[in-house]
Amino acid sequence: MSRKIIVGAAQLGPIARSDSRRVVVGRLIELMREAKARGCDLVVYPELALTTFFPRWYFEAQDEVDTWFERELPGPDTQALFDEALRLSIGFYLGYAELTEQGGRVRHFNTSVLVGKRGELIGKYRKIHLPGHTENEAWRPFQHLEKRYFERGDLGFPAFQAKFNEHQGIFGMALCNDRRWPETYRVLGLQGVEMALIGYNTPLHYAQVPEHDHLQAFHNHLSLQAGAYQNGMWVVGVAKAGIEEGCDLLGQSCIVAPTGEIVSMCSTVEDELITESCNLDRCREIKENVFNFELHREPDTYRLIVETKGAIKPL
Ligand code: CDT
Repeated sequence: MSRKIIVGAAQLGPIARSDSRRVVVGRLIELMREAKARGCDLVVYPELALTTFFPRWYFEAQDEVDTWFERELPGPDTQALFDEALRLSIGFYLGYAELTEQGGRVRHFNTSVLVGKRGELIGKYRKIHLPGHTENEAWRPFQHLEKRYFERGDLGFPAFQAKFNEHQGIFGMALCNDRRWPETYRVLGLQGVEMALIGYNTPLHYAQVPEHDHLQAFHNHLSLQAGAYQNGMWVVGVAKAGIEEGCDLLGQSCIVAPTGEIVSMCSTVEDELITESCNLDRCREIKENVFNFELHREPDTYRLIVETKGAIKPL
């Protein structure tokens, strides 16, 4: 049996602070058209794909912060993307900053949506692992204020059954820093997810531990490949890349097979589309063998070890 879905990873090059949503949406549409021409059923964009990575700046006024957020999706500036996806009959994953009101309270999330080929919202995810810091730290060459501007996501890591062609599959989403955490993939894997979609914005410079700067590309692929293999799922990791407002962002967007192998990777730090025909049935090579959870996982034992604080003997 073969359940193939052709996926496009639509890496973006830098977005300038002054670029309007309309300009960016034009770039997204161009990549979407290329994806369709290359046979894609689904196209995956990066995290915060509509603007520059604004958490690199400290803004005093909340009004100014809020200008980076979408109050509705689709909205006046993003409707064209949804219209084009419907016209082309192609699904997409998009990361964006979400401003919403719940119970009279304004809330801010780092969010992604999965949209079906008929324009329907299949699912939403709100980023759980928010990296960086809360206060302005002037010693840094640039800020990483995700902890200030966003609340922790409140939707968990949901799994969605979806059909982007004649085949049905189970899809999950995550955003950037989530991809470094094994829990992200395991929570998705335990729900049977067959393909995880993950957008990212990763500076090459890590201010607290600059001696790790040269490891950014390695750690990116290490995390994506381990997550894919240990949970028997396809993983699509998509960057916003290149030198954005003086900040060097990692590229190397890639598509990883359930075996952990990278089967396609971007070779530029610009707008670039890579595509792959992903057979969701290949997940079974792993899920029914080395990582057959039902047969080999030992959750009761893990629980016992955590409860008894393991085998470490007190001094
Ligand atoms: N966007 C995002 O989550 N970036 C982080 C940078 C960590 S450094 C504060 C990442 O994990 O790639």
